[in-house]
Amino acid sequence: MFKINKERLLAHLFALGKTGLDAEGQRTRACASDTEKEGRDLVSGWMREAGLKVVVDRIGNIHGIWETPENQGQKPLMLGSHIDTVINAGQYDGCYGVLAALEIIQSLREAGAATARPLVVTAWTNEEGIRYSPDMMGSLVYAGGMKCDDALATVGVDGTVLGEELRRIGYAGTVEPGFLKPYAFVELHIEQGPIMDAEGYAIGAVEDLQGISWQKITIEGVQNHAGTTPTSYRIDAGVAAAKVITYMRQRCLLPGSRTVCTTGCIAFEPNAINVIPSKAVFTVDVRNPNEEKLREEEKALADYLAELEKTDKVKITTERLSRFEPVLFDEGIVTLVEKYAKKRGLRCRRMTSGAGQDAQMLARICPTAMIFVPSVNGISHNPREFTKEEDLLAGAEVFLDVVVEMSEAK
Ligand code: HGY
Ligand code: MN
Ligand code: MN
Repeated sequence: MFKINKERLLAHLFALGKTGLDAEGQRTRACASDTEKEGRDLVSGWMREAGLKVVVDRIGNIHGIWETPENQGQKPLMLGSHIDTVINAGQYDGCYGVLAALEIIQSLREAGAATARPLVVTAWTNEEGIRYSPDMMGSLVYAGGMKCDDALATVGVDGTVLGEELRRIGYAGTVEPGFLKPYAFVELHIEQGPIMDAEGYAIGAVEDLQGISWQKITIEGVQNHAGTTPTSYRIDAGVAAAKVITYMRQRCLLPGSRTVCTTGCIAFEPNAINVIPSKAVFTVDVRNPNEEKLREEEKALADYLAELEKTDKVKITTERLSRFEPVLFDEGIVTLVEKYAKKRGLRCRRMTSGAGQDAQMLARICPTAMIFVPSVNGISHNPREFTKEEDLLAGAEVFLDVVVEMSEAK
């Protein structure tokens, strides 16, 4: 019976959580930033300490590989998640999955286990997509969904170029993404939503993941005086943006709707208190587990924008930032998760991932599934993100059981 070193896993998790803190103590490790480099250096150092071969590929994915002379050449079981974060983030999102995977491989290696196939833990580049779009970029390139050179040429919201930033922080690898053909991929992750905590489930067997549509919308109006311009004369980009955001919220509140919509970024020009905005630039993140419905939402938004151009006399342009269809995970692995949760006496339910995940990209090239653990009060993408230690460890142990079976560890 294999075991993980619980103290080491928690120590790694909380140590990684201390990296990437800015002057205000906010945790932000944006892709290829100096703070993310801190995290990358720490995790790749731990991979080396664990005796893994560390390979960084051209898009900066960090792979910790454990293979033996007996299983060399077999398709590897790949595990992992991401260590980049959003702004002012929690310490569990992504990091927990990478470090639990590392802990499992390290413990199996230390126990002298023999596995039928190599084991790999990967920290995928740019899962969050807050600096460079699209999100889940490193795993998308790895799965062949985006050309590596196009990804490296991506210009960030701060005007930097991803490839140059990866070079600057020392993580521009030379190996072609996709160099390992996975036997399967399993990702352990916090739920980031309220369901498991509210309903008292310890394990989530994630069977699918909702579709995601990201757009940047630019609305141009006429800059004018805030005091002297009568309302009927105004061509107000700010009011038009507010109408779009409200319109999409109304659609999410329609009976039976499972759509969620978020405007996380917005900027006005010239952005002065007494000037009617000439321009509003904002993002719209729309998600739905059903592709048909997601397309309906995108069409409703496009139709509304066309209508607004007429009623508000503004000019509207849109830019596609990301678009991923819903994904079904591998039924065989999902049932394995349920089997081992039950064996350990843990309450388990099937889940849909509301968040985008690297697993949705790996599902394009191999059997893939995820394991969730509860997020207290469903808080995430927030420094108050929290998962109880017993839940962190229970999730890691079910993950260990699944890995032992899938790698035929003896
Ligand atoms: O946006 C997401 O769902 C993920 O956190 N990248
Ligand atoms: Mn994540
Ligand atoms: Mn996230």
